[in-house]
Amino acid sequence: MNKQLSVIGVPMDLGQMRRGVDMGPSAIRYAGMVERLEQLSYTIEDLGDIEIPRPKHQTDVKHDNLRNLHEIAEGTSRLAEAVDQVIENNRFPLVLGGDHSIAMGTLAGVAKHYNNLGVIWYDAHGDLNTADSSPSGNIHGMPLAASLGIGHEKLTGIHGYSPKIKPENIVIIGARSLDEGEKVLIKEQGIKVYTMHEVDRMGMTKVIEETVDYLKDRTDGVHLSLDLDGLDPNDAPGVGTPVMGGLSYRESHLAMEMLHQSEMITSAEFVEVNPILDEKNKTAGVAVGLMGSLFGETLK
Ligand code: EXY
Ligand code: MN
Ligand code: MN
Ligand code: MN
Repeated sequence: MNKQLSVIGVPMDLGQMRRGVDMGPSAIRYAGMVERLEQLSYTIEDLGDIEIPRPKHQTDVKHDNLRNLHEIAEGTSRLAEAVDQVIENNRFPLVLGGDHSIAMGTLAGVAKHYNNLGVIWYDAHGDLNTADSSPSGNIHGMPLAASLGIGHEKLTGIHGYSPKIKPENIVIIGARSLDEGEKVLIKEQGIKVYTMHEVDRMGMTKVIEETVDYLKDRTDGVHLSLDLDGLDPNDAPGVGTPVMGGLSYRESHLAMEMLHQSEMITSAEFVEVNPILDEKNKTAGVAVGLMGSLFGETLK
């Protein structure tokens, strides 16, 4: 793994309606991220937080079922620039959310450096909605679709190109809440999904072995987009859209350890940590622990 990490915080809360997720980057830093990774002999540069525009008005925010469209497009474009620059400098981008809408910016900055970027989407949700299929108008439910080039052009066109990724290079792990339109898109596009059903039947070991096998020949880099709501709410309570029956703390550590061993991950983001909904910064602590495993912590 690239031992030079650049951390970028993204205090974004405009992709959903629960306040507090903009404090996710601070909560994660406060949970000891830098110290934890420095112990693994990484060199860490913290680039601070991306500036997120505040919505100009509270009443007219839902443009065609795309709440805060302009502000999110602007904030994620800034993020894309920053991430692009980090990779230009041959460093590993580690992005801290913020709600999951930020993945549009992260992927926009990363994907232009690869011909076939793989994406592991660790999440209770598919995040494959568009304005037409979304039940909420919340853009944090849309970043994977937008990155595939599906949806409003302000979102698909971030950083001046589209699409960022190909459907056959995506693996979703932990899904247990998919809207009808998302299920159709998964079938149409042939996206690989390990729902909780498959995780329960196969076990996490097999899921990650298959994921690594599937991605290793077809991709030239792999981005991990880890939504803390992929974990069970008992283990990660500080998230805005919790769904029961999720991936356990132990399964998640195993997954991160195996991904470390695969030497496949070239960028990562940890999103949806909401300290206001959390229990004594537990979820931020879990995020930092998972980073530890992803970056090579072992007991031996
Ligand atoms: N599918 C629902 C929607 O689009 O509104 C819920 C999306 C939640 C997205 C979270 C961040 O992963
Ligand atoms: Mn407006
Ligand atoms: Mn998500
Ligand atoms: Mn989610």
